Amino acid sequence: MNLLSLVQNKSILIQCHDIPDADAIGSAYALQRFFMFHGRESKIFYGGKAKISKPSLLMLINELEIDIEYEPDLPYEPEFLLTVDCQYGAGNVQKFECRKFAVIDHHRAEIREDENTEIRPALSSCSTLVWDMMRKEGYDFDKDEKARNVLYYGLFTDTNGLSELRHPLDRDLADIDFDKSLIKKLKNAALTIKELRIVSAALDGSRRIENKKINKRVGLFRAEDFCDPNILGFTSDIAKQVDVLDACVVYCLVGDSIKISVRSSVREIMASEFANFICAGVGSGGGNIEMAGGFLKADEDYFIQRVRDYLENYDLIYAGKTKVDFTSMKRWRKKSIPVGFVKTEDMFKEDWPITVRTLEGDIDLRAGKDIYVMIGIVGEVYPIKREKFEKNYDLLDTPYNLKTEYIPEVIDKISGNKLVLVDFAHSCLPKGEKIVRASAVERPTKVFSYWDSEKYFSAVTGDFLTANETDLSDCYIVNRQIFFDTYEEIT
Ligand SMILES: [Mn+2]
Repeated sequence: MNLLSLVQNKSILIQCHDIPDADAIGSAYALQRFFMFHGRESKIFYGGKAKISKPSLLMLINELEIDIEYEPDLPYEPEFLLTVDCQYGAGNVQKFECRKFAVIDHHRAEIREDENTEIRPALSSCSTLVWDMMRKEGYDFDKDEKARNVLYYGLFTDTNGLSELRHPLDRDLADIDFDKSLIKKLKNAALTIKELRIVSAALDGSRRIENKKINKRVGLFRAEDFCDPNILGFTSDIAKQVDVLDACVVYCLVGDSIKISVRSSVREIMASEFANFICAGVGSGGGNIEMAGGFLKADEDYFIQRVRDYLENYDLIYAGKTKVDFTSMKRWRKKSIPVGFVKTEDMFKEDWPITVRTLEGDIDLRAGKDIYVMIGIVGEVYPIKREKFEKNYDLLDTPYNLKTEYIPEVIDKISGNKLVLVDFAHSCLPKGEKIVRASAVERPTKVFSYWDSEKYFSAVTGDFLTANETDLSDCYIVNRQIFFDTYEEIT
């Protein structure tokens, strides 16, 4: 969708979903300011059964002087309707007949996508999407504190206080300047006595799903329908601390969908992966190792079955400890494919603190002549010591190219400036021959490698359990597609 082209519409009605949250209100308001900047008036409204009553939202509307109206009986048929944080005609938003509509949303697409829709489920908040779209149209956020505050707060509330950020763009938005005293004030008006009762009711009715074989227990807590994501997060933060639970999922129904908040207290369950598994194929989920969130379009039975499946259907391998018969697996040779690398000294001064932002998360480093950054064949990024690099790779003269959905950036931790990693990249080729033993796993498998005892590699059925032939206890998981791109069978 071309955001600027929406300005062509003579009248713009921006509609939030029913019972709007901070993300919907923030997205709508920032868009209104964008349209205003381009000389177009717009109006923000919502329908549904109830008016906004949450104290922090009323405070937000009041402090930023946001003009938003409750109009369940719109007296006219709109020329042009833009739904934000929801999709026209979906279950959580009142449908109004209109001549033309557009959609900006970050939930799973429920309608046909075309040039009038911008739907990106990988993002944690609609605010992130709006921020990215406005930024790409050259909108100067430095000059608009209100837009910054409102989008930051939208992201903040949709990610349980930034703890469930899923995408690098979410982390970019989380880094912007905002009014700290305003956000603090809003944060501390988040809970009413009534909502405290929602928390206690949710904690009251738990059920436990257990797998005795791997000795893991997950608690399930259902909060009342359309529960605020912050309340979900707050509830799961408490439930996580229960001694007999290894992880917990607090959830609520949102129309025909389910919102979840996941916490883990053991290394064998990564909250982000757990959330991702639950939502796979019917929504999107993610976060970090201990805290995650997600949204799925499914009923409660399906959701509970997914939790059960997650717990019951995986194998666990501890490198060097678990007995695996690698010698009976096929042998594979690593293909000679050029990859990219960056010398951090080309980008920053010695010992300069930097953050490399990747799809998989942030990597904090200190730049210097001994630290290189590798860019793998699908754009995956990881640091490497110069010594190890020189031992394992040969330099190439060919220029380096990378085309992926997200291009990794490097953030100067002192100034906040961002550089594009691939702008500094060169090509290289792995030296020598690497032979592995590998076979596709038949069940989801988690592998704790030699190199990281906190985080496991996670495989879905079909991914490859792989071990270096020179040291078969050095095993790890390779994604099925990447495996076939990278290895060839030795026959
Ligand atoms: Mn949202």
